[in-house]
Amino acid sequence: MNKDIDTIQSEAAEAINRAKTSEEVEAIRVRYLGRKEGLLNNVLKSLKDLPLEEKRRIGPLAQQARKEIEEAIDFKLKSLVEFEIPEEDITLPGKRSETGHLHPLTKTENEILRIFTSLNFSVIDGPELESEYYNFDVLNIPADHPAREMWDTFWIKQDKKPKNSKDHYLLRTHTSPMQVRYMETHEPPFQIIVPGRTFRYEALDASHEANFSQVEGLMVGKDVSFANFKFVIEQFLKSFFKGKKIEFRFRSSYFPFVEPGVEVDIKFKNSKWLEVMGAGMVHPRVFEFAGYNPRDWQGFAFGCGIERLAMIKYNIPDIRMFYNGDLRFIKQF
Ligand code: FA5
Repeated sequence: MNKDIDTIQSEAAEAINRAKTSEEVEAIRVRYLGRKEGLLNNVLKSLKDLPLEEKRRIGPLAQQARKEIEEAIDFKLKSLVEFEIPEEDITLPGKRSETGHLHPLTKTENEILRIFTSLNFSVIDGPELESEYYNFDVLNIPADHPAREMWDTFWIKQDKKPKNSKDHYLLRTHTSPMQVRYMETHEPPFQIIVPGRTFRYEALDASHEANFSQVEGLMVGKDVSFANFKFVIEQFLKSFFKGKKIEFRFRSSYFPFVEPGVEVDIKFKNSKWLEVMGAGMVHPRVFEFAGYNPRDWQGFAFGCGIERLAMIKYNIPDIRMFYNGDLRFIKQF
């Protein structure tokens, strides 16, 4: 009887080992452990004819064998589930994996940079975490100047009280701080553009974001004039809007760091004017802060909203669509 159990167990182990599919394993379960005709059950049934002592000895052995066969079957089934490869119909069309693409604002920024580099402007990068000194003071906006109200500012919480305005930090409210930063370390003549993110603590609406982007432009030389500014901007707008007919205007305006100052508006949906940039001739005080003699140099500067240009180019009615992460919008570009 011992021998029978051993034989059954080793036969079962071998069969389980050879099995290749879960159906085969199930058939082995029926053959060895099945209630009616299972080989091991037959042994157990035959115990009833044996003397008590034999029953006590053989019974646990048979139970042990049953347990081990069950375990081997379960183990085999698990490994088969992992490795069974479903049959694929290789004639079906493949699934196209989605590829990403550039965000409409990145596309717009790239296009702006392409046009200005073709006009011989160099692209310069600047810090988003800026000091009060570069964001305001050197732009002729001292601490008590009412024009500071034009830029609602995110100030940085600092553990130690700042020693001076160079040590007092904020998130830049515009890209203009790069004007003096660049001039401090470079000699004119030059022409640069500075793209980047800007931040304002302000009420949001269809044309105002708290986090938006600008492109700053600065051209300085011996006799750079307002006419040069008009020419460059007109070239830029023509190229940016390609064949699309647009109406734009220069409107006189005020910024403490330019004189004279203008704003440029473009006609948008419903024939409303949308302001896209502030600009003007660099103020002599700004040249002085940069260490230039204002009698020797003159130049123009402008700061242009990238979202606003994209809104007009692609007919986007609300600036908040760029940032709300709705893929139905993003996928259209
Ligand atoms: C400035 O930021 C000046 N630094 C521009 C400048 C540069 C003037 C150089 C003179 C010389 P303003 O706050 O108007 O100006 O912003 C310039 C442009 O940024 C606006 O015309 C608009 O296109 C965009 N802009 C301003 N605020 C927002 C906002 N909250 N959301 C989206 N775009 C904005």
